[in-house]
Amino acid sequence: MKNVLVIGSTGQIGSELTMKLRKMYPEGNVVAGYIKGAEPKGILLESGPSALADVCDGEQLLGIVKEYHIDTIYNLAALLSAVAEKKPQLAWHIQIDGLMNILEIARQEGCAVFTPSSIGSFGPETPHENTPQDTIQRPRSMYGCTKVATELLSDYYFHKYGVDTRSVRFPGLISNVTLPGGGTTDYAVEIYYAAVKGEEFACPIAAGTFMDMMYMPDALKAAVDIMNADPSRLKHRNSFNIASMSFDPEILAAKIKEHIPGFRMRYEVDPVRQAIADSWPDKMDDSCAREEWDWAPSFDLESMTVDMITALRKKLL
Ligand code: AKB
Repeated sequence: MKNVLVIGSTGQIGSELTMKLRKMYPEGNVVAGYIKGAEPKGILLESGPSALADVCDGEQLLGIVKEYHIDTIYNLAALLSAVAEKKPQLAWHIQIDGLMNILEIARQEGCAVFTPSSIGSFGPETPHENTPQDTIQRPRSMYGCTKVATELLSDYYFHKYGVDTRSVRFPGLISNVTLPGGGTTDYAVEIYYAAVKGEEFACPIAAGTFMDMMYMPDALKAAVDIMNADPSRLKHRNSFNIASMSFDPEILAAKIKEHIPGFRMRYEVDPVRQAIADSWPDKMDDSCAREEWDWAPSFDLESMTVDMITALRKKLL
């Protein structure tokens, strides 16, 4: 039994992770943390407790951890890669000053902490094909800098203080519930919305640009499974490569056309997003996650596409 605080519960991952955790544990044990302007609504609000939980306010977080006897924190507060390039100081403040607040509380109160890393933690010198678990990490984006620092700080708190920190490097995440905001991989979500609405899609990423992608149900499974994994098997902690599919915009558009033959796409490449995408892996090697905690994804491009189109037709039409 866990008492969980999800920080960033109304975001792309948080909105679905909170609901998944509330199905696993008594609903009252999973607190939906949010910031002003991004309050929970509907089922997320009604199905369990929620609390103002700004990562930049350590006292506020400590109050929630004490009040709800929290033992596990999912820290999902972040500015995604393209937005972080526009607001680098804010990205650092949220992602690193915020993380320090959480790690200190976790040290004092004995909480386990999950803070995701990303394919964004890699850079142009990283091997792009079958990117190894342990390799060169010299990202050129502010998002990437914060993700490398997140991995290092999380490992530091584990080795120095025994805080149970664990994490995965998420690929681009594709979901039909909450839209992502300001990421480099967002195109792979937006393309489905355009296709289902019958609109032409202007793709900001060039043909031939391969990136790891993952369907949200697999990402949620990873976030839960890594926190429930047997610690004696973990040789790594922060963070594990996890992978399920890799494609470029041409392959994705062709797959969508198999299901929506009239779908059309043109290119309007965004130089900021393209530069970031070019520096990221084409495809990660996730064998350590498979060996150390039995990671295995369930969805491939075909099954994800069928599920996305079915869900979006219900939602949008
Ligand atoms: C982004 O594109 O910034 C994120 C990520 C891959 O971490 N989706």
